Amino acid sequence: MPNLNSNLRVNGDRLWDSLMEMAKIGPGVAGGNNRQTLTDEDAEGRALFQKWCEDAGCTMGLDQMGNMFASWGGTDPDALPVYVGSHLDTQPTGGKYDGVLGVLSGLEILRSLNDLGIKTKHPIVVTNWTNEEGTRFAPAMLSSGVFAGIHTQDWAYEREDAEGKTFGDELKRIGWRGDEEVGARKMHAFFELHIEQGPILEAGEKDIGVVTHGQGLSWTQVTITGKDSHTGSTPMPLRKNAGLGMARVLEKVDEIAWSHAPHAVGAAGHIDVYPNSRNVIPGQAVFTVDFRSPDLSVIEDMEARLRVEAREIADDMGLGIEFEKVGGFDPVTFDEGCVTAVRDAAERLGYSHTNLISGAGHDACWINRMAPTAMVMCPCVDGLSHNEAEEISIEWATAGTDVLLHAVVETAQI
Ligand code: HGY
Ligand code: MN
Ligand code: MN
Ligand code: MN
Repeated sequence: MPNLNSNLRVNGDRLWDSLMEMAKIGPGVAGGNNRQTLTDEDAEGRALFQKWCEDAGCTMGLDQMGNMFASWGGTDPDALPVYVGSHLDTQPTGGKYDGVLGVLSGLEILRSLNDLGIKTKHPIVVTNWTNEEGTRFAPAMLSSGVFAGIHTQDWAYEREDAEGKTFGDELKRIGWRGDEEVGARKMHAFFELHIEQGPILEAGEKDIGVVTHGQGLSWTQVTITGKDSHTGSTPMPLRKNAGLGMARVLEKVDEIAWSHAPHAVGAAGHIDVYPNSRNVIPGQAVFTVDFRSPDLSVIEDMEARLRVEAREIADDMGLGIEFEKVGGFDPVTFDEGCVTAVRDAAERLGYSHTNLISGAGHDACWINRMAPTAMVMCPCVDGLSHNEAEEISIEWATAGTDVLLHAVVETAQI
């Protein structure tokens, strides 16, 4: 394979500059980012990404979920493109690299191929998937999910944020709703570079994670109903404390996850109590239980135990309880051929590497149903993510992007 040798590398400084430039849009309060999906900040980040892609000779496609597709080159116009990308939206207290590295590394590949005058047989398309985080509009990976036929577009458009605004209205308001039919595009393959968001690579002093699988995810929204009343004058035996009920259920969630240690995890990151007033016993508690495991039967067991044992807690306390499945996907096995292209790339480039199961969900988990897919991971400091202190090194970002370049070019063929 001409040119696919260890000299083929990206420009890490240019990649880093772009990451820092994008990080200026939607800054957080502690050095990270708050560029939530379909906000004005998201729109600003999209516009910058589009400008950079056009400067690199791409034409931008936009579908009805706001997914962005920057198309580049291809000596054989009939060859299906190789897609590469991730997401530009962030958590409210997100880092500068979660998702963004996956989009801007795709752009850096094109910039490097332009510098080297290399054209691939298959076109390459760099993608920004709308609303991967699922914080403002649940569930996560919403638009790659519509693209993969998991959700209908109408259902996705009706998703509401905490202020009652809908996904569809907000997409139109920021001016990023395209005309392209969602999911009509056909792919030769899809690759996504992402920070690990966990401690394994850094602890193992590995440059690259060769992601063979992604663990499955289950989101169950639980609503516990009691009776709001005065925290002072209501005698203890008469209280219907939904907040206390939630606390006992959250303890149970932790116990259920530990019962499947070490590979299962469980917690609730979204928690609301009503009326949330200092001197009112909560009459209602609403929270989302997030269970994950590489083993589907373990996820199903955790979901089933939650519904039985949380109901027992509520019954004992005279509280009402309702459950609603609001998100999830089965464990994912990525494509053998694409995974091998990633591993061979790391070998060829002399980067240390290890097989990895992704702890977080990614757009690649859905796109894996549409085309041969694989992920590349790089370490992050202390494995920390979904925290403004998320940090990586330019070396890690560059190594991950070098590997992505080789895997994409090998698949797109020179
Ligand atoms: O929830 C997830 O795993 C992803 O970061 N949205
Ligand atoms: Mn992400
Ligand atoms: Mn994330
Ligand atoms: Mn993700």
